[in-house]
Amino acid sequence: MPKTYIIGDVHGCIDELQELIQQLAPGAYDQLIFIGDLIDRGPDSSGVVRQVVQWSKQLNVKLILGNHEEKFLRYVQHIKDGSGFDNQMKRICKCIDPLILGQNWFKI
Ligand SMILES: [Mn+2]
Repeated sequence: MPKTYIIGDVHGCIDELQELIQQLAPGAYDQLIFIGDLIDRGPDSSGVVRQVVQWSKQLNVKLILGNHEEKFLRYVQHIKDGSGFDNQMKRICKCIDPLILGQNWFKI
């Protein structure tokens, strides 16, 4: 009978994840469901993502976005559309006249 394994909060812990999957030894009809937070905090987020992508080619893998993946995707979108904090600050700095700053603003 096929089994369903539900795994959450891997948080970049590649060694522990590989050990877990090795112990579970899922078969072709089993299902691995990752319920979010593959990334952040631990030592190797990109390694975890690469490993899960690799498993998804051989095994029945389903992925649910966690808040850490959502945060990362928001960051990527900010970089793409130039709406990130750094880009906003650059635009503000470009449009503020340094002379106005000198005359009308004061430091606190
Ligand atoms: Mn988490």
